[in-house]
Amino acid sequence: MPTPVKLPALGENIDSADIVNVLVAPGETVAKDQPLLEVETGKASVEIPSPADGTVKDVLAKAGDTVAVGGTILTLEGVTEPAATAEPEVPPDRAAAVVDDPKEVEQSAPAPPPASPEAAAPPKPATPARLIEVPEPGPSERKLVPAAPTVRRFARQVGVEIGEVRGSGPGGRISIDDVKTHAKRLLSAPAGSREPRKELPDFTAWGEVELEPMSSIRKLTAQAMAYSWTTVPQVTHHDFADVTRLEELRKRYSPRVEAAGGKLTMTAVLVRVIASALGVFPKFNASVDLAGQRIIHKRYINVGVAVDTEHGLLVPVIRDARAKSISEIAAELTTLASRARARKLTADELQGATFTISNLGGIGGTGFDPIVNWPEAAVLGVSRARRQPVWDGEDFRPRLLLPLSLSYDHRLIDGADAARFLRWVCEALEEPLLLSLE
Ligand code: CAO
Repeated sequence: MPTPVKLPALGENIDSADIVNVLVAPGETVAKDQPLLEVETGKASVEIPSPADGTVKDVLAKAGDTVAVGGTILTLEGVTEPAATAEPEVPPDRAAAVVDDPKEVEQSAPAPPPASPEAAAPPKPATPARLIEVPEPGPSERKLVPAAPTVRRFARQVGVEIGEVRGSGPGGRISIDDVKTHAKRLLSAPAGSREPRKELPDFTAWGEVELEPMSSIRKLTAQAMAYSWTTVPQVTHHDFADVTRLEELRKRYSPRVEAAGGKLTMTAVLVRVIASALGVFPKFNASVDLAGQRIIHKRYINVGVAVDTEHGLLVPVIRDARAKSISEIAAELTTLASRARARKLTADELQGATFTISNLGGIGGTGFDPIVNWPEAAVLGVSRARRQPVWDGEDFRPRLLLPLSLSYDHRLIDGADAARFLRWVCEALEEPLLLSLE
């Protein structure tokens, strides 16, 4: 009487699996634990081992089928072990399912009925052995891909999505060498320029299109932004600074600063205030070195300022900003911004920032979340100051409020640090005397 081999429970909330590969054929002798099939669930790729020694009689499942947990996948003949009548257990070295709740697995993988003295013993806890984490496959890995389980396992180990590898074998079969070649190509490509996971649609299907090559600034910006976005877990904290009084002072002292060769704008004031804040909160002037498991504190304060040019975004750097007066910073910023727009900045003038300010207030907007300029720890976004009614305890008064948004590297900086940092900046803008007390 052939023994049915059933699809075992594969983890929490998994009630079926797709058959990717059938690894045995009728008439084949198999040993206990030998892989019979490779299946995929929404979470991972799993090999189903044979529950006993025997000979394959019928294979009921074929590649592409979806089989319910508990459904018969094949039958074995010549089985002596009673355990084979139950669902095979997925051993730790083959299980690839990511299981979060051990209790769930115990419930979903009941022990076989006791039929021998050993089996009558309390069921051994199968769950800890299944807690093996592997990266979840991306959508492309879920399609049928011609690759042996060993090749798939190797791809998972090196973090390559098997569905993205081009196979050089017959019928596009993927070898370990193909996976290595793919991995090398990914590593040698600059961050942000890696192949997109999804292909763009053919936009001409809906109308005329025009192709424009990316400029070098656009390419660098794309790479830097993609790298930061995918590397830095970032959060943005928002606040308002009441700059009513500061604006009056700015207007009053503008002619004096203009005589010194600069333009006294909000950005110039902010560079000076931020430089002081970085002195008070040194974490915001640091960088995370994950490889070395350490934090790098910089003993210099250089503030980068995002400048909008017709060629794209450039970020020249005001060095040692804490040691400079607002007039000096205003003059330097005026020169750097015009050099940026004329594409005359040197590489040196674009390097070494420890923090960046991006002021879009001259253009408009109520708020935005800037992206941290890696490897810096934080960036300040500035939007357009607006006069708004503010309750002063007795009445609503018209006040000029400047919206500020601080994005920060959450690996290094906590939310409370960010709230304190930005409050300090707001108070310094509201009460400039604070700067001289610092
Ligand atoms: N709220 C209200 N008004 C503001 C303001 C703000 N936050 N920021 C600037 N302004 C005003 C200025 O006071 C000035 O007004 P006046 O001419 O009446 O004095 C006007 O807007 C233009 O300012 P500016 O741009 O000449 O000077 P700035 O020092 O404030 O800004 C710079 C300099 C280089 C930051 C700016 O020109 C710029 O390029 N901003 C864009 C930055 C950017 O693209 N960021 C996005 C990066 S991510 O893609």
